[in-house]
Amino acid sequence: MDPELVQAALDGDRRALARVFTRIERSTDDLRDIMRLVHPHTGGAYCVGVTGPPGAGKSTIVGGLAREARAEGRAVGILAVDPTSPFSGGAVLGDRVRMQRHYLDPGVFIRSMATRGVQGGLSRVTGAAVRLLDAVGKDLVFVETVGVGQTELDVMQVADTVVVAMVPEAGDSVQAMKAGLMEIADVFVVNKADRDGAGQLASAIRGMLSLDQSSDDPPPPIVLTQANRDKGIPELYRAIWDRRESLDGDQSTRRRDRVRNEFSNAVAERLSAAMARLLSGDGIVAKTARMVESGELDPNSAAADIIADGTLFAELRRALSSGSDARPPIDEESH
Ligand SMILES: Nc1nc2c(ncn2[C@@H]2O[C@H](COP(=O)(O)OP(=O)(O)OP(=O)(O)O)[C@@H](O)[C@H]2O)c(=O)[nH]1
Ligand SMILES: [Mg+2]
Repeated sequence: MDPELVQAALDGDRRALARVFTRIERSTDDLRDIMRLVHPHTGGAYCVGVTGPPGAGKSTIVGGLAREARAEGRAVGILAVDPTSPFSGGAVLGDRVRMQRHYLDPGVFIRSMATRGVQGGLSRVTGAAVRLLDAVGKDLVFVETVGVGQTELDVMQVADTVVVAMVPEAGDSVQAMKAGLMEIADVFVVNKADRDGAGQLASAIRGMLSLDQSSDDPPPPIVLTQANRDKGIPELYRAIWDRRESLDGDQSTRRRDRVRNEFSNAVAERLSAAMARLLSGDGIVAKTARMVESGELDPNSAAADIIADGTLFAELRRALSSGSDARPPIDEESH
């Protein structure tokens, strides 16, 4: 890992930033080291997730919202996260076309990420990518992800506000509702409002929302758009900022839950990697595992015993200090 490269990115060098992205995608060790340097510079950005069925107009919507933000002089980052695509790097071809008007604007940084290009979990890397864009001074970071499965729901957890885009073609939208998108939406968009059935879809969403009595918060607004003609985009942009203001306290609860989760997942992953090393080693834990395998010991009492007598912790400590986190922090000074 190269601290000068990270510094260059923090100082506004876009090519350095692109290279830092590649590092956080390719290596979990680099991700950790880079985040250590980046963290002190974070805290200013508002992260807006945009999800919905394939072809709903998400990229067109994000492109339009980016234009609104640029008109206000806000710096913008766009992450296109596609769990189904093998492409990582710049932006995928379709998005390049739809976001053309932003490509030459130094105030906009666009990056696409795909499961296959990424080590260590798409949602974790997305979280790091958002913080990186925050640290380089982006005011608004959009995360676009196509929504049909669990990965997209996980990816959306990085967002402060989630926009769910639906289109009048009923099949996809019903699918999206089933997939859990209703629950995570802070703002609904009914895009392609030029098509038949847009009003009905909005009523159907309103109907579903009115069934949910579990919250005292105002229900998510529903905005009709024709994103390819920029219609409704200014209204959507307003709704997104209003949401931030009206949910200020709630937002910080969400952020707190999110970072607490991230922390606890990070600890659990390291422990489980160390445990895997122990099992394939030749210490007492490995011997105990073999006795469990042969039926000599019962798994539960064997686990309780190696915890109670301290064996597990002694071996874990050794395994953790020889693992990939064993390197000393690269730059303690920056904290
Ligand atoms: N008729 C109509 N077409 C639209 C509208 N908004 C976007 N489109 C078109 O719909 C197509 C898909 O738009 P995208 O923005 O690529 O949709 P997406 O949700 O990002 O697609 P994926 O990322 O592939 O899931 C494009 O051809 C757009 O021009 C709209 O309001 N009305
Ligand atoms: Mg798209």
